[in-house]
Amino acid sequence: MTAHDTLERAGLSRGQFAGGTLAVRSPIDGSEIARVNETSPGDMARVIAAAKSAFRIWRDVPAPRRGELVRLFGEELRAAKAALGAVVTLEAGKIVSEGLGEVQEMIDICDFAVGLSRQLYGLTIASERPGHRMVETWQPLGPCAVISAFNFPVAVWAWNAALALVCGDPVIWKPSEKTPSSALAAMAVLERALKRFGPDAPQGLAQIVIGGAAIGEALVASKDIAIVSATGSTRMGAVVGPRVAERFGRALLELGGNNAMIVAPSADLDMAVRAILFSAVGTAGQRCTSLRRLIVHRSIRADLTRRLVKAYSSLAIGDPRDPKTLVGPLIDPAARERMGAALARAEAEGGRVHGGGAVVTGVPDGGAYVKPAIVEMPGQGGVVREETFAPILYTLGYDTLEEAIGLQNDVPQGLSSCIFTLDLREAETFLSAAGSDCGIANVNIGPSGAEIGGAFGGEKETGGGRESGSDAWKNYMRRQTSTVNYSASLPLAQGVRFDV
Ligand code: UN1
Repeated sequence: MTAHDTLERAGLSRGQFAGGTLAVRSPIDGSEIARVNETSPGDMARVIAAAKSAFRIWRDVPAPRRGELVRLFGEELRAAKAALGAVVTLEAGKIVSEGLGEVQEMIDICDFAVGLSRQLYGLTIASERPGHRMVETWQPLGPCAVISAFNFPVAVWAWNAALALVCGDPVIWKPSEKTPSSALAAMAVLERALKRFGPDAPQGLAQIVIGGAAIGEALVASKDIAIVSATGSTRMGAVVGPRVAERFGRALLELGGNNAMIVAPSADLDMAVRAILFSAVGTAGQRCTSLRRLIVHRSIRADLTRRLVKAYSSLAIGDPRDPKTLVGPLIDPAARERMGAALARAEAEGGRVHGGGAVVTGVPDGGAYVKPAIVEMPGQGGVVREETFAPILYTLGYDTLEEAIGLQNDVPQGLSSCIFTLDLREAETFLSAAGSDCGIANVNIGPSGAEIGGAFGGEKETGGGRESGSDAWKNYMRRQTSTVNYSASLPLAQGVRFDV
């Protein structure tokens, strides 16, 4: 199937992928697969105004009815799963199963959001005054901008969009410039749901803007964008966060991770090896949640390293469309260069590198294929503290659990973490207040591949935001506290007297 067939099968028209100004390359072989139209920065005022008008209508549509739109979106996603997954594979280089998994994640969040549309609960609070009732109501917040990254080219938007839509907020999506076709294909799915939903959905309810920094800047700077949900590098978040705060907007940041696994002496090593492989080399190490640091008890370090080096040597690396492939290409040659540079630095910092290197045979020409690497590090300095979006796994040794947790926490990022142990005391200590400082802390599961039911995000340089499940929906709404006086007198709170 040609690239254009793949795009057409996902519902894109020629006009959407041919003749535009933004050239899109497939990481599979570096070939140009599309030329997409860019939004001109001059159009942003119109786009934002459309979202603002849509908000005035959508906020009055009852939430369960808003949920119906998301239910239809979920239905359309089920029908489009294979076609959309194939675009993700073509454009982001994910293996088939992970491309499909990404669409499944979208379906899951739709199901979650539909249920939520009847559960946007507030509290009733006991008032200290007689004849008074105090309640809180969650109200729609306003237009929501979603800035997403190449590595989850469709799912991250869906996490935000499904919740924002049931919460009453229009959505403007700025996808990564590296993956605009996946975004257009996902929008085409939502368009079908909107058509079936009918006229209750206003124009401008869900929009997409494609382009570079100027487009994102317009969203970040506009007072009419109530919430900016941005996923990407810590560098990007350090620009977006303060800009949004400056205008007292709400920012939901999901930034870099430097995720670790502690492997304790009691761990089930067979299971640990499988978990390490999926989380360290899956998605070619390009998830925010990818495993980057392995903190191993010294008594089992040599054994585990040996097993891993062996498992790494037989990994199927290659064309992600081949069902046997486990490791597809990196997103582009620059990513491969960054991996090489990180490995060189690790070596200079005393690391012992197993695997790595850019020469991989039997893969399509033109793609940035790499061999995943394991690097035994003497300590946690320099390069280990940074997130390199590539399959590099640094290993560190430890003697006491306290030391292991100290190492786990002693990095700038705080997204995901885990421990492999069969010892209850160790597991619970890791999950305690003195344990992992991350937004996600797992036991006997790797750090990646989170389900949508939980809140997703992390602390420190990861940005503090929470998306997806649990009560992350509250980000997209404003809380209104109301006290109603149904008595015939006017008592003041705190017993204050103000008799006139
Ligand atoms: C990301 O890498 O930006 O937990 C998100 C996971 C996925 C989401 C990752 N559910 O790996």
